[in-house]
Amino acid sequence: MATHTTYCRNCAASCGLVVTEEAGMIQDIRGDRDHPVSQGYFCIKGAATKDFHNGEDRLLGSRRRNPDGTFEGIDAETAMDEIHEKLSAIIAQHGIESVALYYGTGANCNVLSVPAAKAWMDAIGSPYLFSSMTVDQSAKWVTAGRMGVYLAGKHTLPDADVLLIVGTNPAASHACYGMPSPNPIKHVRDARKAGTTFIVVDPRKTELARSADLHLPVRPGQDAALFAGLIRIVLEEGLEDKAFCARFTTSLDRLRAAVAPFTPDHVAARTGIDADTLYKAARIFAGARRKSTLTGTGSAMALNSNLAEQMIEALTAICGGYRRAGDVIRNMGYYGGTPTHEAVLPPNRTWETGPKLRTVDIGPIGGEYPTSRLPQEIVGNEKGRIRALIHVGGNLVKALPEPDRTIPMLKQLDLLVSIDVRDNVTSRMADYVIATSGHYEHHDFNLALEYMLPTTFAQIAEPFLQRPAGVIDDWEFFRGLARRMGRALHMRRPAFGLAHRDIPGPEREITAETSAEDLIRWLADGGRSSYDELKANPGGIHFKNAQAIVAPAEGDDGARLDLCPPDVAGEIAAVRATQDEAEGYPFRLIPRRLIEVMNSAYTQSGQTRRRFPTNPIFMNEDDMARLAVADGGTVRLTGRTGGVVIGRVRRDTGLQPGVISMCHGWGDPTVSGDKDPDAFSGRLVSLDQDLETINFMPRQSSVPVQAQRYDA
Ligand SMILES: Nc1nc2c(c(=O)[nH]1)N[C@H]1C(S)=C(S)[C@@H](COP(=O)(O)OP(=O)(O)OC[C@H]3O[C@@H](n4cnc5c(=O)[nH]c(N)nc54)[C@H](O)[C@@H]3O)O[C@H]1N2
Ligand SMILES: Nc1nc2c(c(=O)[nH]1)N[C@H]1C(S)=C(S)[C@@H](COP(=O)(O)OP(=O)(O)OC[C@H]3O[C@@H](n4cnc5c(=O)[nH]c(N)nc54)[C@H](O)[C@@H]3O)O[C@H]1N2
Ligand code: SF4
Ligand SMILES: [Mo]
Repeated sequence: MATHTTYCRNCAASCGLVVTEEAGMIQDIRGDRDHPVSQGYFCIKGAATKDFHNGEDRLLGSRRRNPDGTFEGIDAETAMDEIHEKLSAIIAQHGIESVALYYGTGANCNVLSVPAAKAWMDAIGSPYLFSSMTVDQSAKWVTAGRMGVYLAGKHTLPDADVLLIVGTNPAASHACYGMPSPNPIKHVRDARKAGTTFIVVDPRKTELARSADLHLPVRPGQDAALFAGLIRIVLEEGLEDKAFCARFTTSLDRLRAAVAPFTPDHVAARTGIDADTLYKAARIFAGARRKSTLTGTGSAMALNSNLAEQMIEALTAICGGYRRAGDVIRNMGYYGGTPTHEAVLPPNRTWETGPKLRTVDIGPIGGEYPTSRLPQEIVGNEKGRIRALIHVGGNLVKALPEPDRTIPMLKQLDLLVSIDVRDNVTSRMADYVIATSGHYEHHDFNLALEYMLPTTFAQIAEPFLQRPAGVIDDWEFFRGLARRMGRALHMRRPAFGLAHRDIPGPEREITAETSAEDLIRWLADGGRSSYDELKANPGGIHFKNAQAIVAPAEGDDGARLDLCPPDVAGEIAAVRATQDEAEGYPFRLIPRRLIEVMNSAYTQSGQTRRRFPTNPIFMNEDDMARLAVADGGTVRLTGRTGGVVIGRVRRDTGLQPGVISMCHGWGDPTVSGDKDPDAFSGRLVSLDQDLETINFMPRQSSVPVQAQRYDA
C-alpha cells in the first residue's frame, strides 16, 4: 500500500486528495485536510476517479476506424505515422488552413495539453483554433472586447461586502470565480456570518440562491432587461460612483439614454421581479463599499447573452464595483503577473481584424473562433473549407446543438483525430482515437486553472500509477506530429483566452529528448518556487505573503471602460422593442449542472448511474400536475427545430412554473430522440436560430420548448 498526496484533475476546483493505491489499483481516495484551499473537501467525482483509474469507462489503447466502419487497435506511433501521412496530403492539396483544432474541458484540466496543442497550431501555421469556451461563457470575452477590462480586478471572498451573483450555481459546478471553488456553500455561510451580503439572480432557487440574502428569480433570458433596469434605478437615484465613472468610464450618457425605457414597471413585467425588489437590489448593491458581480453560464447561454454580460459589467462599472486603491489582492499568480494598479485595458475588438472564418466575416475572439460555426466551416465554401480536425479533451458532438444536422456536417471531414482518456461519441466518429494518460499517470501543475484560486497557491502532481502500455500523454501527440511534419514545437505558458503568439513570457522547445518532467520543471522554475521545492511539497505551497494592495492610477493614459458603444445601444433598443415570445412553446428550458458528472464525463460511471439511472428532466410541481405526470413519469419535450427529447421527470421545488431544467452532455446524439435512453438536451437547441452576433453563441438557455406527458 502506498499513499500519495495529489490533487483532482476533474474540474477547476483542483481539490487536494490523498490517494491510497496497491499494485496499481486505487484502494481509497480522501480529501486532503491539510490542503489550504480545499481543506479536506472533495466531491463524488473526485471519488469516482477511483473507478476510472481502475478501468471503468476508460480508453486503454489507440484505435483506427476502417473504411467499413469497424475499429481496430493500433499502436500510437503507427497511428501518428498514418495521421501525418493523411494530414500532409490534405495540407499539400488544400493548404494549411484546412486544418483546425478543438480542445475541450478535459484538455483544460491538463496543464501540458492546451499549451502543446496551441504550440502545434502555431508551428504549422493554422489560425483555426476552437474550444468549448465559445459555447460556454464567451459573452465575457465579447464584453471585455467591447467594453475593456478593469485590470485590478473584482472583489472576491472574503473581501467583498456585497456579491451579486448571476447564472451560476457553484454548489454543483464548483466554478464561480470570486469564491473558493471547493465547498462553496460553506464559504458563503461563513462570509454571511462575517457580514457579506449575497444577491443571487437565477430562475431556479438553487443551493446558492437558498443560502443568499436576496434571490431574484429572473425569467430565463431576461438578464439584459433586468440589468438595464437596475442601471436605470442607480442612475435615477444618483447612486453611481461619480468619481469612478468620470475617471475610468466613457459613454455614460449613451448608456443613460439607452436604458431610459427600462422603467421598473416594464422590467418587472418582463423579469417577474417586482419593482420594490428591483429598487432594493439596486440600493444594496450600489450602497456597498466593496461590491462585485460574478457571472456564470446561465446568463451567458440565454437569449441576448452578450448584452446581458455587458449590462452586468456596466452596472459594476458605474458603481465602481472593482478593487480600488487600498484593497487587497490575494491571488498574485505563480508568475506574479497580476496587475496591481487602478487601470483600464481599453476595448479591443479582435474579431474585427485577424484572419476571418470562411463562411462568416468574423475573426478570433480570445484567440479562438466560434465553435458553433465549425460545422458550417466544414461543409461550406468548398474552396477553403476545414477538412481535418484534431479534437483533444472534448466531446464536440455533445457540446454542439442539433445533432441531426451537426453530425452529418462533421462527417464531411476528411480526417478526424480524437485524443481522450475515455471513449466518447465524438471519438466513435473519429478516424483515429489516441488514448492518453489518466490523471494519476501524468505530471501536472495547477497553473492552467490558478486564476480561479482565492489565494496564491501552487501544486504539482507527480504520476504514481503506471500508464497502460501504448498510452501516451496528450502533449506527446503534438510532439509526435510536429516531429513528423518537420516543425519545431515551442511551448509557452498556459494562458486562458490568448492565442499562442500573444502569450507573454518565455518559450521552451519540445524536442525528442524532452520529458514531461522537463516541461513541468521549466514551468515551475520560472515562477515563485521551483520544481524541486514543489516536488518536496506534494500538498502544494501556499504563498501566504504573496498579496498586494491596489495602488492608485499612475497618471491618466486615457483608457476608459466603454459602457455603451453604439452597437450595444442598438442591442438595448432591440431588446426593448421585443418581448421574446415563442408562440406555441409555453416552456423555457434552462441548463444546470449535476455534481455527479462533468459535462459528458462520468455520465456512464457506476456512481452516477446509481443516483441517476437516466438524465432527469427537472420540473415544477404545478407544471407536473398540469401535464398529469408524476415524479419518475415520462415526458416528451419538443424544440422549435423539431428536436425531441424523452426523459423521466424529477420534481424540483426550486423551479418557477414554466421553466424546465436539464443537464447537457448525457445521452446518445447519434440516434433519434425517441430512441435516446438518456435525454441529450442539445436536440432542443438550434444551430442557427437566435445566435448572438460576434461569438455566434447558441441559445442554450431560455430555450422555447413544448412539453407533453409521454406514454410509450
Ligand atoms: N459537477 C459539475 N461541475 C462542472 C461542470 C459539470 O458539468 N458538472 N461543468 C463545468 C463547466 S464546463 C462549466 S462552464 C461550469 C459552469 O458553471 P455554472 O455556470 O455555475 O453552471 P451551473 O451550475 O449550471 O449554473 C448555472 C445556473 O444558471 C442558471 N440559469 C439558467 N438560465 C439562466 C438565465 O437565463 N439567467 C440567469 N440569471 N440564470 C440562468 C441555472 O438555473 C443554473 O443555476 O461548471 C463546471 N463544473
Ligand atoms: N445544450 C447545451 N450545450 C452545451 C452546454 C449546455 O449547458 N447546454 N454547455 C457547454 C459547455 S459550458 C461546455 S464546456 C461544453 C462541453 O464541451 P467539451 O469540453 O467538448 O465536452 P466534455 O464532455 O467536457 O468533454 C471532455 C472530454 O475530456 C476528456 N478528458 C478528461 N481528462 C482528459 C485529459 O487529461 N486529456 C484528454 N485528452 N482528455 C481528457 C473526458 O474524458 C471527456 O471526453 O458543452 C457546451 N454545450
Ligand atoms: S470539486 Fe470534485 S471534481 Fe472538482 S476538483 Fe474537487 S473533487 Fe474533483
Ligand atoms: Mo463549460
